[in-house]
Amino acid sequence: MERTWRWFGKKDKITLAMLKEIGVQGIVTALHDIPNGNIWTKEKIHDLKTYIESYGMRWSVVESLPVCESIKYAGPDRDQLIENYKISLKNLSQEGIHTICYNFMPVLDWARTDLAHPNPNGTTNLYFSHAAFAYFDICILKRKDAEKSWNKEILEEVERLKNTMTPADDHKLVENIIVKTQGFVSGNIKEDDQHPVELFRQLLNLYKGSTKEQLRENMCYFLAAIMPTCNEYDMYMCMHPDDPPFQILGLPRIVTNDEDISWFLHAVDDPHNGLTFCAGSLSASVQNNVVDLARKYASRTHFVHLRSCHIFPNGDFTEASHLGGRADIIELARIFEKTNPNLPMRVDHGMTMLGDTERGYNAGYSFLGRMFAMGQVQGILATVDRELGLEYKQSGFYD
Ligand code: DNO
Repeated sequence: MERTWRWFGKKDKITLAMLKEIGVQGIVTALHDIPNGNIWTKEKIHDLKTYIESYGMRWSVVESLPVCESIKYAGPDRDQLIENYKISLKNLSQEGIHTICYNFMPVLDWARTDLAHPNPNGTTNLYFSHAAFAYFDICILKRKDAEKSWNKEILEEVERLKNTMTPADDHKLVENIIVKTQGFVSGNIKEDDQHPVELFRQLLNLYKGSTKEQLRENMCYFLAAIMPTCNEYDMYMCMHPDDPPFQILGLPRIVTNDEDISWFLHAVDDPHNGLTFCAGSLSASVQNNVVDLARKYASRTHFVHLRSCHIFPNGDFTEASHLGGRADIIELARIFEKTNPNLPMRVDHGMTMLGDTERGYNAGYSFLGRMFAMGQVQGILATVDRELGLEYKQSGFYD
C-alpha cells in the first residue's frame, strides 16, 4: 500500500520535510480554510498540490471534501450544495487528484470522551466511555428524553458522575466531545466558538425526528447525483464509517457494520462509490469482524485507515497499539496488499508519547505516536510483501 500521512496544511506543526524523513510517500489533506459547501477552486488546489510536490511527495487523497449538513438532512439548498460539490470534484480531477474521503455522519464527525487516557506504559490514547457520554447527553446537553437512550447500568453510572463531576470536568468533557475532536476536521464547530453547546443543540435540531430510512434516502440522493461526475472525471469516493459505529444522541448512524456497508455500496452500485476502510472505527463495535469485512469489501476499498481498538467488558473502548487490539492489522495488510499494492493507506490516530502532549497537536494526530505506528506498519508491510513476492520499496535510504 502507498504509505500516506494526514497533514493539516501549511499551518501544520508537522512539516512535509519531517514527513519525508520518516518514509511517507503520499499526503492526505484538504483545503482546510475553505468553509464547508464552498467550491474548491483550481487555483487553490493547484497551489497546495505544487507545494506538496516540491517535497517529492504527491497529494494522494482528499480527506475530507465535507458533505454539508444540509445535504445530509435534505435542506432546501441541498441541490445547490451538491452542484458546488460536483464542481470541486471536477477541479480536483483536473489537478490529478482522484481519491476523496468523506463521511455521512450527522452533526458529530467523530467522538471521544477522553483524549488522554493513560496506558500502562505512560503513553496516552483516545478513549470512549459510554457513561461519560451519557452524562454529557443527559446533564450537559440536556437533550429531551435522553435518558431513554441509555440502559440501567449506564444511568446508574451517570448518577454517580453527578456527584463527582466538577464544573471544570464538565467544561473538559464539552471540549473533548464537541470542540477538540471536531474543530479541525468538520467545520461545524470551531475552537473559538463562544457557546459550543448552544450551537451544538441548534445543529441537533436540524435532525429532529430524522430516521435511519430518511438518512439513507438522503445519502442515496447525494450519491446518485454525484456519480455521473465521478464517472466522467474518474473520481473515487470513499465513505468513512461512522465513529463510533453506533447510534449516539438520538441521531441515526448508517455506516456502522456489514449490513450498512453492503447497503450503500449496492444502493449506487458503481466502482466510484467506494469505502474508506477505517479499521479503527469498525473495530470499536463487538459486532464487527474487521478481517471478514476487509475480505468482503477489499475490492470496493479505495483508501485504508490502519488503527485498532480494544473494547472493555462494559463496551467502553480505547485505541490500542497498531500491533494489537481487535483489528488484526497484520492480516489486514495481507488482504489489502494482495488486492492492490498501490492502495493509499495512512496510520490513523496514534498514541501521545515522549513529549507529544506539550507540542499541542490535533487530538489523535500526534507526531511521535503516529510515527511509531508508521514504523510498525512499515515493518508489517515489508514482511507481508516478502511473503507475497512483492517488492517493498523503501524511501529515503540506500538499499
Ligand atoms: C478522525 C477522522 C475523521 C475522518 C472523517 C472523514 O480522526 O477519521 O474525522 O477524517 O470522518 O470524512
